[in-house]
Amino acid sequence: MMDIIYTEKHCLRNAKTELHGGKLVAPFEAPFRAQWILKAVTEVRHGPVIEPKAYGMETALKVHDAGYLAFLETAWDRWAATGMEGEAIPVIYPVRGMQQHRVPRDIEGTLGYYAQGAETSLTDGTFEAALASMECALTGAESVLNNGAPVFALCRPPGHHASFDQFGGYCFINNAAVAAQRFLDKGATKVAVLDVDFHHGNGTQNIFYRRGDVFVASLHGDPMDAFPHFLGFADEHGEGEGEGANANYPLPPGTQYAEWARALDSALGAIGKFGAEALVVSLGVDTFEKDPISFFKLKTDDFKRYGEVIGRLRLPTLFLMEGGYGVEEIGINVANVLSGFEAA
Ligand code: 5XA
Ligand code: ZN
Repeated sequence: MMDIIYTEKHCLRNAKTELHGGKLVAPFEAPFRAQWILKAVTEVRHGPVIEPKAYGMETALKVHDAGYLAFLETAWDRWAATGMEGEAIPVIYPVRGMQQHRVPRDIEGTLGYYAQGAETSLTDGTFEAALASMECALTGAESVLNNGAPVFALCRPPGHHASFDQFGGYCFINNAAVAAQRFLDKGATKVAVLDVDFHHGNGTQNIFYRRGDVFVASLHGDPMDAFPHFLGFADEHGEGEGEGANANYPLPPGTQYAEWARALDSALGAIGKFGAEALVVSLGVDTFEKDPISFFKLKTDDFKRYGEVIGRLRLPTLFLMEGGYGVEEIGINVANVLSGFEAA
């Protein structure tokens, strides 16, 4: 049995458009994902489903820029007020060599300033859903802190691409960063984030790169070949106080479980050496062989195997949902990670 933190408020994020393959398509990151995952974890796990508590922005403000959070809260109304008919898609960015760190007044400029890319449309309800997703993470962190037992926070929208001051990759508030910060604020001195999503957790890395209190390890598709392309290389180890507290494991197209699991062992060894007192797992199941936008080849049973490997760390652990798309197996794959963890 593992508590599951979930709220229907995630449905407030129901974008109609994603710029993909040169077309506006129905977004991969959609409400049905959370519903499929909830169905599977409740069927397999019989865990109680708990509504998140309400939280303010106090913890989020320690890992995100205040101007960015205010932007997220007001962006849709500002966009809608212009009379533009579609969803808010950023089209102009502060790019290499041609940027000044000034936030434009105009909403099109503001949108680009706070965006990483064009795939993630901002919509009515996005901020409210992102807030509820963060509250799932915080409620989960509090439960782990109080009881020591592992918890699964079924966060949606996901968070690991959200950086200090930019949204992207379907992420707005970095749930893993907020949860890690909460562990620290409540007495932990060292926390680890293990990101097993197919995509590099560039936002989480960005937030903690110069901090020595949070170790960030990420296993992911090599950014030379996979989104988010510009961060996530093996030579990124952290800077300043964060030197040595960041570890990336970029892996090639077609990676199967054996190779992936070797990287996991190495990441867990590094987390152990770091001396983490609590673990936040950014759990994406887009490493699955049938995922529509990824290129690893993990099979359904592999998720149980690696859940068990993570469980052997014996750390107070919070699982947070990140990616995983398109096929119903996302549900059983998540359930398998949690079952494996508990079997350890
Ligand atoms: O973990 N991140 C994702 O699954 C988002 C990937 C967006 C690719 N266009
Ligand atoms: Zn992903």
